[in-house]
Amino acid sequence: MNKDILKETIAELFSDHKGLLAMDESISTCNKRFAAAGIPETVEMRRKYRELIVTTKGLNEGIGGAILFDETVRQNTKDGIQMAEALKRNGIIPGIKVDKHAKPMAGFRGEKITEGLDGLRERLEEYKTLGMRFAKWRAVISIGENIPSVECIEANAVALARYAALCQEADIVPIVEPEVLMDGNHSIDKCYEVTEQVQKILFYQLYKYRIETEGMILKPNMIIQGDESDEKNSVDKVAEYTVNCLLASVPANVPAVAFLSGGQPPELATAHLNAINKNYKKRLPWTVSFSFARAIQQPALEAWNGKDENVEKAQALLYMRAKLNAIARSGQYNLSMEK
Ligand code: 5MM
Repeated sequence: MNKDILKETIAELFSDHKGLLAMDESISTCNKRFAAAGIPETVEMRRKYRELIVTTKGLNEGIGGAILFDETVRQNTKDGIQMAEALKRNGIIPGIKVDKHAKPMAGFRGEKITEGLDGLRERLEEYKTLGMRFAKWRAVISIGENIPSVECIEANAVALARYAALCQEADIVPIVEPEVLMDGNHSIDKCYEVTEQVQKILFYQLYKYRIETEGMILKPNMIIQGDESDEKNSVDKVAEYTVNCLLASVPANVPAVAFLSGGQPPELATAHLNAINKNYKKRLPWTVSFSFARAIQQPALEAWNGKDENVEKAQALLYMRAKLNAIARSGQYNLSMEK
């Protein structure tokens, strides 16, 4: 492991207030989003959609790195340029999702364990030759009756740690994503309690498995009530709970925290990121940025609707969300900018 390479990659990814774009939907997730928008669920439509994203002019003003899915890495733009190469030409570092999805955890009803460690060392070597400089692995933790179990949290934390070790061995920056899902009617307090527990167990396992915390990126959820909860929490309260939870559980030498959006409406995810950076500027030991999927892509996907004539409009919306999130990184965002 060359710690300097890892640190340089992280510094580049988040330079000039940039963040990450998660465009690594697996085939099933991408198809689900297409189906909801009435877009045909085909390989060619996925290719066209990804081409729309990677060729958006000026996207690098807000995005430093984009996380790709294996299918996309092997696809070209209509001009025959590999998607990762097109990203690079657009000033964006390509990265790759390497987990093989969260599967039901045997013996633990309602809980999932993320798979994908077998053969990972060899896959990382190949991805490196394809130009990938960072990777992502996502664990999902659900809140419900009597869950999450400590066993589910620990098993996922060990898998994240072993994935991160293999990435660092290959000088690829690991994004470590322990997502506590928003699904359910739980309170913001419950989300705080579970997320703190998950992150504390995660960092203990990262320590045990000898991960260099200075050479990784944490991709956590914000602290927010469940999507079926009646609770209303202000933007400032979400920011306060999120910052306190991170301060309680994340080592100060982790260089960057890049949030997932988790299904929050795009404007709200941006407002939360802004409040975190604006209200707590002096207390944050890490760069606090974004690694959104839906909160950046959703308006563009809907505007595109699978039609070539809508590409320009969709790209304008993608550019705008990326830019607004970069502004939120410096705490300068306000709602009037949405117009
Ligand atoms: C792009 O979505 C990713 C999910 O991929 P799967 O198809 O394997 O489920 C996901 O990991 C994503 O990167 C994060 O959850 C962030 O996305 P959101 O939409 O929460 O910002």
